[in-house]
Amino acid sequence: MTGSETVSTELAEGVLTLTLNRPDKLNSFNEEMHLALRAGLQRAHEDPQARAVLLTGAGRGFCAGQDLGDRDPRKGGPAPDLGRTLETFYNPNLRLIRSLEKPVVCAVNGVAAGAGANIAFACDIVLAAKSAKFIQAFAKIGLIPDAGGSWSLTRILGEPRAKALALTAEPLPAEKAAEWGLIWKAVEDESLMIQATELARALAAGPTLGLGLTKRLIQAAAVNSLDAQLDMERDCQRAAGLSADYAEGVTAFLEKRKPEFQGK
Ligand code: T3D
Repeated sequence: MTGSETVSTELAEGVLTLTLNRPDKLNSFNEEMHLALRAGLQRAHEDPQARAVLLTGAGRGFCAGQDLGDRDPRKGGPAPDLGRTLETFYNPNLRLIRSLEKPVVCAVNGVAAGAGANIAFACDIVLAAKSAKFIQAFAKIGLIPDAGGSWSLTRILGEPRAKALALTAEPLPAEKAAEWGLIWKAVEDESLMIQATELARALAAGPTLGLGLTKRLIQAAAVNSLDAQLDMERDCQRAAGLSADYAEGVTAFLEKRKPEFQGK
């Protein structure tokens, strides 16, 4: 296990596991944890041994968003420029998750509030413990949904549910989040890490280049016309068709054996 104390990092069987690690504060973000998560995500981009990412939290919570202790108005001084903190700390990590051409699995082990919920929604496949809940906590403190929340909630749920969650800050239980399509599955608490690790390992053993292109296409579909998307599918399929993993996939099928993908 390596990484900063605030995000532990482990690479095993092609899976880079990043564990938010400030359990006493429900893994809320301070500057150190932002930078440690960024370092982990940058490694995921650069390290060919890392073929999938598993993001989770230590202790009973996944992430409670911003550490409000670092925003205490009673300490005096000028009001913080939260536009700057989003630009400097939150947005780079969101962009690293979305632009990573490798699968990012999120195991939501407990409460996910504020930016913590929205970072989970930015991941590619989200499993949550049945006891977990998602809270757009921003409304309770006079803020707006950030970390991509105003975008992802609206796109996934549509305006009525996005607005209700964001305006009321009502906790959304994991099973309801799955029913609404915000996450992939809600699973028994005891089996969360087993299932999330199995899934991440299976993805890490997959045709990484093709999976990365698939992620790129699905994300682009939200803004593309059908025509633009058909052109993009043509270009991505051309690239996938030139990969060693495609040749291996077809050969393995014809030889009636399991493929051994190399991730290229
Ligand atoms: O500032 C910027 O840069 C802009 C970006 C903003 C992004 C955001 O995420 S804004 C939203 C910030 N987050 C919140 O408003 C959530 C605050 N937390 C809560 O509402 C509750 O803690 C939860 C609903 C998440 C969980 O409730 P519960 O009852 O299970 O736990 P708890 O007792 O409230 O919390 C346990 C401990 O964690 C507690 O510490 P203590 O008393 O045991 O020493 C609590 O203070 C601490 N904690 C929880 N959330 C935060 C936190 N400490 C600092 N910051 C937190 N966000």
